[in-house]
Amino acid sequence: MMPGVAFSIGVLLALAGATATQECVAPHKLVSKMLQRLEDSVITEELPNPSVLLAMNLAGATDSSACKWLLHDIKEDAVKRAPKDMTSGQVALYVLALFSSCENPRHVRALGQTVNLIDILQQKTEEELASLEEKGVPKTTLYSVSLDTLGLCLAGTGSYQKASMALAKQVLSPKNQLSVDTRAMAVLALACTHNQADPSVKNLLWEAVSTVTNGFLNEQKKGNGMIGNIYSMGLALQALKATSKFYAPQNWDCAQAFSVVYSHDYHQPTAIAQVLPALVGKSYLEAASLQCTTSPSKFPILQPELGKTGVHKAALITVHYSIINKLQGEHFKFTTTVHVLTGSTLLKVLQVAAAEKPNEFSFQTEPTSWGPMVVSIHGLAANPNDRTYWQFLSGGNALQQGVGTYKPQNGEHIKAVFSTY
Ligand code: B12
Repeated sequence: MMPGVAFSIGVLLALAGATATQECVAPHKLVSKMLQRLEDSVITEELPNPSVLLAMNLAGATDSSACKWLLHDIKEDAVKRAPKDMTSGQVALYVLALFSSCENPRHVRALGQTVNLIDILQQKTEEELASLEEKGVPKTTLYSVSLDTLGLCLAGTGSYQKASMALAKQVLSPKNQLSVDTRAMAVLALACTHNQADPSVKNLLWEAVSTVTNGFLNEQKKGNGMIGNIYSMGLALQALKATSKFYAPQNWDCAQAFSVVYSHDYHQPTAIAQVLPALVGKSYLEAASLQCTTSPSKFPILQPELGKTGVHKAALITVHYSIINKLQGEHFKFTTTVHVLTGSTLLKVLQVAAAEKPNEFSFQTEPTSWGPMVVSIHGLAANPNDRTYWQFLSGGNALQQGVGTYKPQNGEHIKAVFSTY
């Protein structure tokens, strides 16, 4: 997609002497490593990833060639796909990414065409809200509705106040068991709206934000710093960083939460992109108020990481794999045992099972911002209209990673269960 990018000596000089002593801002070295991985992903990933552009801009790397290339691809993709083929949440992420590049999402120009992403976002948000009102669930997810609301709020237009009230009610409803990720994204959106809302709705928004953030602080205390899982930490940290007035007089022990993040070596671009803003003391709320100057970044992007030198042990492991549908149409359950090399991903297990028994274990994936998502197994396809998906479990617990990154252990039994969300 782009040639290798090296940062100038000037950048390195700009960094000289800089230290990361400020509490709850990550060490420069870690930020640089993450930026390097994001930059590499611009070259290697199949799809342009707006979360990556947003994170690089929030971390001040706007002037890098990777950002420029990514911005170029994102504009082209927006013009091609936004009107018809994107979900509301995808449009919202593109809006945030464009704002963070100091571009106007109302006039996105590429390939000789112009689109108004704010209009498209407004229209798609209305569809989400109509579904929420009629069916009690949005067209996609409350996570996406939160992104939509944040995008419209930062643009200062459209139905973000109405969307925020609906979101706040969902967040406060005891029947909803919303994930940490969804609550964190909702809090960012609601905090944005709270700053601009009519006095009549401020109380509801305040209550929702303070309930969620106080809940996060309690969860952090109980979990020794962990809020949700390691992949929800990025958004939870962003939410807590942006909302201190809502949980006062409680204080946030940010050092404890940061230490959990430091203990994990994030590799997936989207995972890094969600955590990096918090590590540089920023959140998605700041996407539309960046300076986008061409001054050098505080964080030099390091030289490309050396390829993994680890030697593959030729040892095989055994993995049991079941596919189960007790939800729709003709129910089925098939189990097989496969042998793969130590360190193989779950995707490899699925591929071996499908190669050995295609009539039972054939499957399909789609590329997404988190890697390959399994969308169909044994001819049974997930469908956003009836909110079905293939869920992966081990020992009764849902996996915290997808097939592209999860590495099963010897003897492990993985189940793919057709489920609803
Ligand atoms: C909503 C959601 C889902 C929904 C998506 C449905 C829908 N129509 O929107 C459902 C319930 C289907 C889902 C499923 C899974 N999810 Co999910 N999901 C999310 C969530 C909360 C928001 C994603 C989103 O809407 N982004 C905004 C839109 C605009 O961006 P997008 O790129 O278009 O989003 C698409 C992808 O994110 C994709 N997707 C969602 N989850 C996952 C997970 C994986 C591994 C992949 C490859 C793709 C994928 O579906 C989205 C809609 O099409 C994120 C939280 C987060 N922090 O990002 C977790 C998250 C991405 N999911 C996660 C996981 C682990 C899963 C599962 C593997 C769980 C399981 N044990 O089965 C499965 C995927 C299994 C498979 N079939 O391959 C993890 C991924 C962590 C990681 N390091 O890989 C996250 C970060 C949650 C967490 N904190 O643990 N998920």
